[in-house]
Amino acid sequence: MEFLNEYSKRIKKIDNYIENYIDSITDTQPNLKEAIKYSVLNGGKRLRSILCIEFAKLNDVNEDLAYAFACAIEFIHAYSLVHDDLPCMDDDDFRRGMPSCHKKYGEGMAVLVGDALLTLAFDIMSFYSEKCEYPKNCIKAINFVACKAGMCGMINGQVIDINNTDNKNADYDLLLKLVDKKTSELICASVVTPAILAGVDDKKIKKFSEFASNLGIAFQIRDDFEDVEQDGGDDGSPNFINILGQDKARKTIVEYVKKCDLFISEFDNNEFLCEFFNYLFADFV
Ligand code: GRG
Repeated sequence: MEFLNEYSKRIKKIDNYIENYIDSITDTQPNLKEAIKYSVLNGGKRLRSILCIEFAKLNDVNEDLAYAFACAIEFIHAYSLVHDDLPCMDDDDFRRGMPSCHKKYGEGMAVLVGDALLTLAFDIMSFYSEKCEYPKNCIKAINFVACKAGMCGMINGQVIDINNTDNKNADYDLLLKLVDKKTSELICASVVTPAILAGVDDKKIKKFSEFASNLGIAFQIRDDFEDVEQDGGDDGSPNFINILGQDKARKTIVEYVKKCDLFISEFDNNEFLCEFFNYLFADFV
């Protein structure tokens, strides 16, 4: 398999679904639509949507339904980045190598773009669920996404982050809790919602969740290294490098990627996912 070719095909297909859904909404201001597209479609690794699609394949979920949930999670991810870049949060002028949403369209518009993207996520999931054979599974999956994105999930993680900016006594346990919420919860939504849609039992859901949590940690350490490379990385928040140091952080990434590989190896047709992880963590393992 030519991995990069396959990867770009998958990104294109997800982006087509995203663009078609946004374009299907016509009764809206053109500049809002432009800013929404700018924030979702300009780059990004599509980690969460790809996980959702690949786990939907492993669980035999209907393709349109799988793409609806994958797009929804990508919308939630994009909204979180737009809001996180605002001056009242991380105050970042650039995102994905381009001016961040508020730099290009203004702060008011960036708040509204985030609001619209979060709403759009629930719009697309409920729209496709109406056509689904198993509506109870769909309602359960939508509720799962809401929990993972909301006040006990990703938002909770962002608040733990804000509460601990410049906390010199932050320790490893606090860091794990922060990452578990801020990063792993949305990854968990990507991995577990296909299993919920397929109606798998709670024991399996627990295993999928553990995998997501391990992947979240590995992915966050990777992101911490990227931040160090890009801008020195010390914004006052606890991270793996300022708590563990670079050497231990590298060892930790290897440890968690191994756990992820072991989980994936249990499935047939896992080739793309194995190569995707090799690609993401190539600098570390
Ligand atoms: C709701 C404001 C708000 C924030 C939620 C997502 C988030 C918390 C903050 C953004 C900053 C951050 C470092 C989050 C951790 C998750 C993470 C590594 C995000 C970057 O994800 P990638 O690398 O981004 O998948 P691309 O651009 O590839 O889609």
